[in-house]
Amino acid sequence: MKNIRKDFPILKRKINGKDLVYLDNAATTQKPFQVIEKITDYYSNHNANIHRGIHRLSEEATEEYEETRSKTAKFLNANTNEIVFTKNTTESLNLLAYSVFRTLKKGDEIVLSIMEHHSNIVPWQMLIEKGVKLKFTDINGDGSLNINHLEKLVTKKTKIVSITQTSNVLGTVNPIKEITKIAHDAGAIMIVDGAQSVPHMSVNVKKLGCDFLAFSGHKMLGPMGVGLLYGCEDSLRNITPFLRGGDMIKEVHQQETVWNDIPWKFEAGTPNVADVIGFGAALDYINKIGMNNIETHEKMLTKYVIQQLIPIKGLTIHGTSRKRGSAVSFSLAGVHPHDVATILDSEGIAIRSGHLCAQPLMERLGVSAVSRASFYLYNTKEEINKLVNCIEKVKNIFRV
Ligand code: 7TS
Repeated sequence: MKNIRKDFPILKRKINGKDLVYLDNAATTQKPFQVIEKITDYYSNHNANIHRGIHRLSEEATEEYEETRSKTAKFLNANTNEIVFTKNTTESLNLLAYSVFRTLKKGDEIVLSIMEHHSNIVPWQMLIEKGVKLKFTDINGDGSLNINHLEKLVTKKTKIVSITQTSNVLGTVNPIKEITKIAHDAGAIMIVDGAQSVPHMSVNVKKLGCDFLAFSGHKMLGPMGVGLLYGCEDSLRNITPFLRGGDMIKEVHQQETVWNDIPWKFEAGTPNVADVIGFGAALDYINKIGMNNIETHEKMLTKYVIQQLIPIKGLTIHGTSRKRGSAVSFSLAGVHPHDVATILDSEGIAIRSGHLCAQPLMERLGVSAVSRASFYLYNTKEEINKLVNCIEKVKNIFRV
């Protein structure tokens, strides 16, 4: 992981006269110059609409756009036609919720978990108007998923199980392979929210066996505006498109349309070509470093930060599951999380505070908000030392 930081121009920034310590990677990650330059190069030298022109620029743009699809497929061990480009994880999950809206009926059930991000709850609530029931799997005391509870909730009525692989609050990594088996044994579709897992660990969709996996490019060094949806071929063929218009069709007549093949039947209109190509550069960067090295580095940082935080009096870590990622949420007794974040910001340290788009989980934990530090490949132990020193400063200011 040596020499990585020089690739990220923003890490040279000063905030309030202090070196930036960026610990909000679960919200979005910073971008290496390789990604930034790729986007500039696209607009400077190749910009054209894709899939339409016979001209050279259009061919170049199409080729690079489709190459990113192949790279993404390889990254996940999927087939190229199993990768759909969307705007973000939220849109990928909405695509699925809108697509099954027609087929689900009164009495059907969807099983989620209490640790889901709002984007894996709110789209499914749309189905309630059709008489579909949403059921939420509980967690254990350490923030791991209560698998016994999940097994009880999943029945023949369950049509969809949609669960996050890694919690953005608790850090918990869920046993997706096991959950997929439970879902499939009941005849349900298995959807995985991979927003917090794919950037941080090797994810092999064929090994997991899931039907769908959604994630966001901006959380893994790519630009904002690129979401991904993996769907296994049969599952993608079986669902109807969510957005309709140009490019997603084979034939259009006055009263009917024949959809394009997968995956293009889900990509209506002009897509975000430049940023998809930028995401391709992010994948190249990650592949060059090696996902195993990223995982090892994050494990080291996570172990270190937890060791440093545990002795702090009045500090509670939310999520102590053995299998966890690098997002670490905590409460400091007697101090509002927004005050923690504000004081840290005055020292140049960026963390997130609030409900972290997981209000049902906040209710379950009995808190209204938390503070969260989350890490990526460019973070260092020295940055963790600064975080811990500054938390001590917060305690002194509030005399807690
Ligand atoms: N699912 C999970 C588990 C997430 O953590 C997030 C974003 C999303 C879905 C939505 O991703 P988007 O790219 O569509 O916005 N999580 C966070 C977060 O924890 N702080 O800011 C965004």
